[in-house]
Amino acid sequence: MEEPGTIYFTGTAGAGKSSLVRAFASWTKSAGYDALVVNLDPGSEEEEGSSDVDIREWVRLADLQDEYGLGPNGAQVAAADMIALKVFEVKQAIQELKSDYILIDTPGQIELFAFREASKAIVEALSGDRSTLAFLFDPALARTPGGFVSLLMLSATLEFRFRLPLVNILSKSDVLTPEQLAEVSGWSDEPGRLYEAVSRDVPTPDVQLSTELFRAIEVMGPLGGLVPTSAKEGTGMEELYQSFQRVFGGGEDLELSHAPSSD
Ligand SMILES: Nc1nc2c(ncn2[C@@H]2O[C@H](COP(=O)(O)OP(=O)(O)OP(=O)(O)O)[C@@H](O)[C@H]2O)c(=O)[nH]1
Ligand SMILES: [Mg+2]
Repeated sequence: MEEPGTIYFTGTAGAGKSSLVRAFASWTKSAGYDALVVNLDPGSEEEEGSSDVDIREWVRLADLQDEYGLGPNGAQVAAADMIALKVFEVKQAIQELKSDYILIDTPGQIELFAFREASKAIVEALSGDRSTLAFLFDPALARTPGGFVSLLMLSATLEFRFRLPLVNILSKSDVLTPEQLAEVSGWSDEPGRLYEAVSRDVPTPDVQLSTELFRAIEVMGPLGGLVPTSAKEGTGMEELYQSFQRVFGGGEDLELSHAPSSD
């Protein structure tokens, strides 16, 4: 059996990770594949049973707060490290369930996921050859040029930290007007448009900074393929699937060969 594809859904707090994981899992299943949902967020408020493997079975934010008298932030930090101690249990549970795709919902606090060494250990332990990060651009930020650039930087940081391929996704695309959507897509397709928008948006004397920053963005390569999705409306799922397939090197697997035939 081919190694499963493992996808880590990451993004700023409230970007729509948990919703997208579930919407994508349901699309993937309807297309005839198996998909496992793994919750790695110890503070998740998703219903019990909405994931196939749930870190809350071993580490729970509320319990840590009670047991050790920690505040919400202290508990988050402690939890981030404790998850790493349970990674083999998580891995075993995933392997027992066997699946084509493993969709991992990561903690809401992105700085904990991005910057704790424990997260690196988790990602290393759970990733095989077919693994990728998925980074969600929340339209609340992505719709302004400054916010868009900040998200690009964060996305690049994750790629740099984890040394995995990365697919950029625009989440909650239903909240944007068609004009806004076209504008944001334009920024991801043509860096020149982004630069122009940034210069307009931030008319400060700090032109130097934005010029240098922009150069770095250009060097990072084409940003093309910010995939617009809406978990609410279930749109963009096939495009997302195709992006992952391209990353996994099975670019031609687009005919949904496992899909139940219509006759
Ligand atoms: N309009 C719209 N709202 C969405 C969509 N996806 C998520 N939301 C809303 O955005 C909020 C956050 O969604 P979550 O899926 O919990 O986001 P998250 O990134 O998992 O959040 P944390 O884990 O708390 O960081 C919720 O109120 C969702 O209902 C979408 O596609 N469209
Ligand atoms: Mg969540």
